[in-house]
Amino acid sequence: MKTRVTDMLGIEHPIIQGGMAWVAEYHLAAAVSEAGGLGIIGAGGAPAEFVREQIRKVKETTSKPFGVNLMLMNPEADDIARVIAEEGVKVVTTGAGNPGKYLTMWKEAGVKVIPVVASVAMAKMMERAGADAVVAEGTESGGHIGAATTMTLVPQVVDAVHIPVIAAGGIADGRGFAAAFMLGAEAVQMGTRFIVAKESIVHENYKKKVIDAKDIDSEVTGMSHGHPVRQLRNQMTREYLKREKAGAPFEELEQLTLGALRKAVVEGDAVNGTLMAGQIAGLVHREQTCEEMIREIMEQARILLKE
Ligand code: TUI
Repeated sequence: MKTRVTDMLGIEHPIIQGGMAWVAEYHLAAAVSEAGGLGIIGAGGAPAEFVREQIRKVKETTSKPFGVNLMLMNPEADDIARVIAEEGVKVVTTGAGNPGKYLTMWKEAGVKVIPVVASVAMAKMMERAGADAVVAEGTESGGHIGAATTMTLVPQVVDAVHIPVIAAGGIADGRGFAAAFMLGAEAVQMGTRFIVAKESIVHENYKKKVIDAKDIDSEVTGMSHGHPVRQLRNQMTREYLKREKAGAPFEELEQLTLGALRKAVVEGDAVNGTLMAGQIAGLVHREQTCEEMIREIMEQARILLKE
């Protein structure tokens, strides 16, 4: 399926992998790219030199295009932005902030820039700043989220900008893909389904939680201090929400989540760890290779879209 996004990125299928912190390392990114999508290395909160190593490893594993996601709250964001330009990365997606100050450097280095946005205003600002496309990410997504739903955000962003729009949030199969295209998207970004990919290094306990999750099993923590994060309900979210409701200060709540994503992804602590996942986890039923996932989604979407 050809769109402006597949042409721009040189990929076969308009499916981009989410830049999930800890989850999106080089094995997953290479597998998504090998399957014809765009694999992404998620910098998350990692140091710049770790990101450089990941970039080099993905290049050794696949010759297909891949990208890097820069999470803008990373204390080493400036250094990572430079590593991206230095290592000849072709595509960057960004999250959790405004990447404006890096755009000139990236454009000069020939990097395609695709900010993740959660509002029309941010999408227009990014287009004016020279972004090549935007990911319009709805509140159904896992991790750090905005307020608008995918269903409402995507068509409004499509109407507001001329650059291609990639839909994210709540998409995990061919129906979600086709629906996003009906709203005007020219590609989708998926995270939650790829957590349970065979090539994903995520701990089995975390994968099982995603596979067992039902429609209403996610919670949003941190709403009161302006950092809403969607994750699967567990002891940690119960404790967090209890304290948040009681008016606990940001520092105390932050202490509770410090290192909790690593604990879930690496150690498999599904009780006290942060199990970031989107609302569509309820639709994710089994571990499959990235190739199987992408083939299945594209087959279903082609029928629905009569392509
Ligand atoms: O970035 C994400 N999702 C993420 S980042 C992340 S790492 C993390 N870990 C613990 C706590 C917090 C974060 C986990 N998930 N998605 C992209 C996204 N960007 N969603 C929303 C936004 C966003 C929000 C506000 C983008 C721009 C923005 O505007 C900021 C500004 O400066 O105007």
